[in-house]
Amino acid sequence: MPNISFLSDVTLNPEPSLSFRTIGGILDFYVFLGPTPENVVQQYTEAIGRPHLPPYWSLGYQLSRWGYSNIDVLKQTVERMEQYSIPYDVQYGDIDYMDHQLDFTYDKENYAGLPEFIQELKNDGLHYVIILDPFLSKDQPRGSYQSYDLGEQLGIWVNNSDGVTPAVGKALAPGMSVYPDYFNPKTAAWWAQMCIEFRNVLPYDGIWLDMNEPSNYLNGQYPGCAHNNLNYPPYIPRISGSSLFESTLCPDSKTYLGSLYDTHSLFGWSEAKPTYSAIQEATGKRPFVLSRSTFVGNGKYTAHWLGDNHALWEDMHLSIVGILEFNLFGIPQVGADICGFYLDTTFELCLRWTQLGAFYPLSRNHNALGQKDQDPGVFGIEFARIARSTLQIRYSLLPYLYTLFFEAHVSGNTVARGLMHEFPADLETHGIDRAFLWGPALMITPVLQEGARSVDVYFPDASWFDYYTGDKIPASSHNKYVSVDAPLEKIPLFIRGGSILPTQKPATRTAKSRLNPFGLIIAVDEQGQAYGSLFWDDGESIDTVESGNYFLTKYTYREGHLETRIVNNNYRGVDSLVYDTIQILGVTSKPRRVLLNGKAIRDDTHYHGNGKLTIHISAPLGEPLDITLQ
Ligand code: MIG
Repeated sequence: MPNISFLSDVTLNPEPSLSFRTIGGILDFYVFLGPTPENVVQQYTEAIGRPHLPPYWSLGYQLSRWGYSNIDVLKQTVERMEQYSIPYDVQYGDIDYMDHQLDFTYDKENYAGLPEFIQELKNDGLHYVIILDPFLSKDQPRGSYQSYDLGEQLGIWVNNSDGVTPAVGKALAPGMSVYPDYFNPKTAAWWAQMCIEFRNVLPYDGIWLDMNEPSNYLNGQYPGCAHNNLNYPPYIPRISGSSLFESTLCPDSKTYLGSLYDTHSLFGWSEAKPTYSAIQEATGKRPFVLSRSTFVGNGKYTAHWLGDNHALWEDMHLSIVGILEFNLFGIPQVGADICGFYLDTTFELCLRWTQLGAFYPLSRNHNALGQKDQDPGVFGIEFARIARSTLQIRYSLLPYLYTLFFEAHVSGNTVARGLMHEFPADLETHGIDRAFLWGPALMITPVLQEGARSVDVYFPDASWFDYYTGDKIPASSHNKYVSVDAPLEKIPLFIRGGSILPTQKPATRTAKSRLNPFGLIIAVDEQGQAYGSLFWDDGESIDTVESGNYFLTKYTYREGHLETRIVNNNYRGVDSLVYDTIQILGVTSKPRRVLLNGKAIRDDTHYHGNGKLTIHISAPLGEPLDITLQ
C-alpha cells in the first residue's frame, strides 16, 4: 500500500499487476499480508493510526442543506422533523449562517438570534455543526475582520513562490481570499484560537471542513501561475481538469513544509488535527469533524462525506462503492449526501435514498443551493412515516453500530464492509457493490432502481434471517441471487446466523434512546450458536477507551443457553439501564420453559411459528445475564 501524496496515475493491469506513475516523492511500499481483506485493513490502520471513536450523537441522523435562506426557513425545517417525530440528532449550518460567507462570523440580519436558537436546539437534545472554509477574505474594511487581521499580522498564510507574499485566490466570500497554511504550527494555534473564541459566539458541537483541497474559483492564484517546472511539469497524471492548478493554487506556492507541488494533497489532512484539538478544547468533549478532503491517517480525526453528488439513481448506487472504499482507508464514519446534492430529487429517489442512507455509517441528508427542499418532513405524511420507521431501525441498532466503531478504534475493523470481507472464498461476493454489511452480522440490500419493488439478493453460504419477520432464508437460496420483496416502505435487511446484536428502544434523539431498555437479537448458526458484544460509555467524553471508562460485555449463545461475560465494568451509567427484550432467531421448537438467571419466567415468552422466540424480561445491563431455554 504505497502512500503517495504526489499526483500519480495508478493503473490496474490484467496480469494482475499495478503500475504507479508519479511526479515526485518517495515511494514507500508497505505490504499487508492479511490473509483476509479485514486483516489487511486492521494491519493498515495499525500502521497509519486507528480511526477515532466518534461521539455517539454523531451516529444519529443528520440534516443539512446549502440554502436555508434565513433562520425562519431553518426553524420550519426543524419543526417538520418535530411534527413527524423523525429521529434526528444533528443540524448543520452551511455557509448561509455566515455574514457574507466569512469564517468566524454569523449573519446578524438573516440569522438574527442564531446563538439562542442553537442553544434551544441543544436543550432539545440536538447538536449543531458549523461549516468552516479554509480561506479568509483579505478585502474587508480594515479592523472589521479580526480573524484575517490577526492571521495577517502573524504571517500564517500559504505564500507565493517568493515565500513571503500571501497567495491570493478567489473564494465565496466577497473580495479576494488568502489560505491558512495549517502545516505551520503558528497557523494551527491561530486556527484553534479562532475556533475556541467563536464557540463563545455560536455554541457549536462539531465542525464541517469544506473546500480544503484547497479549492479556489481561479485557476491558480492571482495573477496566474508562472511558467516553470512545478506549475507545468513535463508529465501531468490523469487528473480532473487540464492543469495542476485548475480550481486550486499554483504548485510553486510555498507552505511551511515545502511547495504546494509537494504538499497539495495533504492540505485537507493538515487541517484535521488542529480542528479536532480546537473542538476538544472548546467543548471539553469528544470532537466531531467532517472533512471533504482527506489523506492517509485522516480517520484518526475526521469523518468524511463523499462530496457533491447528484440526485440520480446511479449516484445512489455509487455511494455504496465510496462508503466501502473509505472503510478500507481507515475512515469508517462516511456517508454520501442523502437524496442527492445537485439537481432536484424526486419523492421515490429520496425515499429509497433515505432508506439506504439510514445505513450509512454517517447518515446525512444534504442539498445544494437552489434545489427543492428534500428534508424528510417536506414530502408529506407517507414519506415521513417511512423515513421515521427506517430511522427507528437505525436508532434501535445504534448500540451495535457504536460497538463496531469501538472495534474499529481498537482493532481497525471496518464498520460498513463488503460481503467479500466475510466470505473471501466466495468469488461471487468480490464484485458485489449493491449490498453491504454492518460488521459481520447485518446485510443491507437497498433498492437502487426507480420503480423496483423487489431486490435480487445474493445470499452467501451462511444462515440468514429476515430482519423484519425472523424468517429463515432456506438453504436452497444460498450461493445464488434470489428476488426479495421490497415494497416502497421497506429496505430489505438480513441478520446473519451466528451473531448477537445489541439493540435499544429508539427515540427521536440519541440523548433519549441511550436511556431506553436494551435488547438482544440472537441469530443462531447451523450449530445453534451465536456470539456478539456491546461497548458502552457516556458517548461523549474524551479518551474513554484509553482511560478504561467504559463497559464492555461479550455474549455467547450455545445449546439454548445465553451467557454474558463482562470484560470491563467501568462506566457507572450502565447501572440504571436494563435489558427488556431478547429475540432468538432460529429456535427449532417452542421451549417448555425459559429460565432467567436460574429462575423460570412466566408468560412473557412468545414463540412465533417461524423459529423466532421473543422473551420479555427486566434485567440490569450491568450484571451478568443468563438465559436458558428448556
Ligand atoms: O462551492 O458551502 O461540497 O457540501 O454545501 C460550494 C457550500 C461550497 C461545497 C460542498 C457542499 C456545500 C457547498 N460547498
